[in-house]
Amino acid sequence: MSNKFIEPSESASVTRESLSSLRMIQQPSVPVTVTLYCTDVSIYSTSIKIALTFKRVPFTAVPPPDGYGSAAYKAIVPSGKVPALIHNDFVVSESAVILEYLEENFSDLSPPLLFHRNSQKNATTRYACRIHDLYLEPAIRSLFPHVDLTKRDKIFVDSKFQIIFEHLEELERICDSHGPFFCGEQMTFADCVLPGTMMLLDMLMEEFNGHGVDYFKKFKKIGFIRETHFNHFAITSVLINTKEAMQAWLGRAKSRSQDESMMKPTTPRSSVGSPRVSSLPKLK
Ligand SMILES: N[C@@H](CCC(=O)N[C@@H](CS)C(=O)NCC(=O)O)C(=O)O
Repeated sequence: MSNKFIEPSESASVTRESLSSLRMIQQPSVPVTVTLYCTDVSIYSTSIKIALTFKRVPFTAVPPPDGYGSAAYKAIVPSGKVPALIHNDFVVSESAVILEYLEENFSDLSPPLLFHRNSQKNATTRYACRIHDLYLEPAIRSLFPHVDLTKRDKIFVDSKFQIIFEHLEELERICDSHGPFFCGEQMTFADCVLPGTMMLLDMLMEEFNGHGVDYFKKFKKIGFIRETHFNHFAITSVLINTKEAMQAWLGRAKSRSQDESMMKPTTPRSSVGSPRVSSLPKLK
């Protein structure tokens, strides 16, 4: 397996050292023209940060004023969602659109993230991103309310994990057998979009089942590709921030549920029911 475009970090995991390499990249020697509205726990923001870091585009990462969805933020980014990219006063929303915009505007310093001359690989890359955006991430997101032990519905959680594993099976089927990246020799959009979500999935599996996903047993090809990801400077340097923020969010969600369960009389499990989608917590 050739790691042509990988700049190995000192350790094969997400480390403090890799974070400092991100700080270096974020201190630009040319004027910054790119602003990324984002939050550290937003998986979609993570994918854009990976692409910007890979492309060595200097950018300023800022949280949305008053949080996403706020009137103040909607005055700048009408969709109210993160991530949003501002480039020379032009606002770009939706992570898939931002990735394509970056590809079209910032490909001079880095290899492209799409394989322009191989339409089958381009189609596989786009298909992997669609699986992620339409099915995998929403299924994972639906588990958030169940981190709270007082709201956990085991039947709901198990059914979602089944759906998640079906989508991982499809990703395993389509990814390149030789790697080192999802679609072969070259890093693509899929390698920007999947690492954050897979890390989050691992953390939730750990939370719900006491262990992460055993990729080498169930999804071997993805397991090898994840090793590439964990050795890639652009990916690890971003993931370390996301991981810290997610650990803090998980800790807060759990301690809230511990507080609530200490204050309330014990509720019989069967009467808890499945939380409605509208009760999804905002990951801020
Ligand atoms: N399809 C969007 C999804 C982004 C998204 O769901 N962002 C969440 C945070 S992770 C958000 O901004 N939610 C605010 C809202 O829905 O009002 C994308 O790919 O950028």
